[in-house]
Parts: sequence; structure tokens; C-alpha cells
Amino acid sequence: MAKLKLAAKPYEYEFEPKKTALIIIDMQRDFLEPGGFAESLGDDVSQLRRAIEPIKNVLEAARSSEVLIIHTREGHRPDLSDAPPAKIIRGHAKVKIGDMGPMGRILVRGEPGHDIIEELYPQKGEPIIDKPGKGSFYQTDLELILHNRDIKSLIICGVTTEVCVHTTMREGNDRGYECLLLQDCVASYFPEFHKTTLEITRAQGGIFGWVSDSNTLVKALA
Ligand code: C5J
Repeated sequence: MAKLKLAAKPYEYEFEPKKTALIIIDMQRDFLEPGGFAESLGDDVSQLRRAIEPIKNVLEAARSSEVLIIHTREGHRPDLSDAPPAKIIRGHAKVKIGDMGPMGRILVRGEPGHDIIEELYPQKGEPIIDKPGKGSFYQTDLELILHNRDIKSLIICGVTTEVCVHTTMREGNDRGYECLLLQDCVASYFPEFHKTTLEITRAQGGIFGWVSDSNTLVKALA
């Protein structure tokens, strides 16, 4: 298939679906569900939940195309041997990584809260990257998977905009991928951080890549 073009900021984004991966970052129950760990800390999960429907639309469009779909989850081994002590103690929180939360042990693989929300649950054949850090490339086999599929472009969705989403975008940008953020498919507990991150992304001629939205992508893929 030839290259597709879509309206984006700071200028038109071009991509070849066969050489493109949709990366859906950390849409995990503990971050998004009422009654999960984030809400128990006082975070307003409705700020994140607004991204679910647009991501669902993009996911459905991608499933009917040649785009490779990849999901990520932030979390650690049950023995926490892959969790840096600095990450565990940071913030002096009362409840730390590995402690019991409302949906099982916090940020521990295999616990209910660590899993992906039902609305966006991965289908068979869609790789899931379990990452110990904020970036999806750090200490994972993401780059190998992208290399083996000759992927050149990354379309990035998920949470949170300024943390795991943007760390991944920066990592991908430095590795030479053409990265696109979909503004309604990423979200933050802090709307001002979300807005500024979108502005930073497209500043200086697209210093980290492009910004567009779910409708524009879905139409381009149709
Ligand atoms: C993600 C976080 N996924 N905010 N994690 O952004 O700690």
C-alpha cells in the first residue's frame, strides 16, 4: 500500500500502514478504573477515562488495517528484583510499589490492577510489552519487535501524556521513528501538563514528532 497522509501539526504526517505500529501505553486498571490505585491516591480518573472511547475507535480501525498493534503495561516482577530501589522509595508514599492496593499488589505483574482495561483488551497476536520503566523501549524487546517488522512510524496513544507516553515518544524519536501523538487518545491527571506536552511535541518544526487526533487517523485508514 502507498503512503497515507493526514492533517497534523506542525505539518502533514505521512505513513505506510504496513510499516507503522500503533502503541497503546499503560491503559491499566489501576491507573484508570474507579476503585483502583490511582483513585485511592486521590487522582481524578475521569481525566484519563476520556481517552478510552477515541482509543477504541483507533484500535478498531487499526485492527482492520495492516498496522501492527502493540500494548504496554508498566509493572514489575513479583519479587521486585527489576524495580530500582530509587523508584520504590521515591515520594516517601505510605503505599509503595509491591504493597497491597485495592486491586492487588501495586504495579506487580499478574495482579488484577496491573492488567489492561476490558474496553481495550489485547486480542490474540497483539504483542504486550511489560516494561519496568516509564519508556517502552527501556529494558524491553520493543525495538527488536519493531525491527523485525520493518516498522518506521509509531502512532502513540495511552496514559499519561507527560510521563509514559512522552518518554516513549522521545525514545522512539531518538531511534529515528516518525512519531505521531493523537491528542484525544492521550491523557493526564493534570490537564495543564497534557496541554503543554502537546505543545512541546510539535514546537520547533516537530521536535519530537506530530500531533493529530483520532477522527483524522480513522478517516485516513478507512
Ligand atoms: C504512566 C505513571 N503510565 N504516570 N505511569 O504514565 O506513573
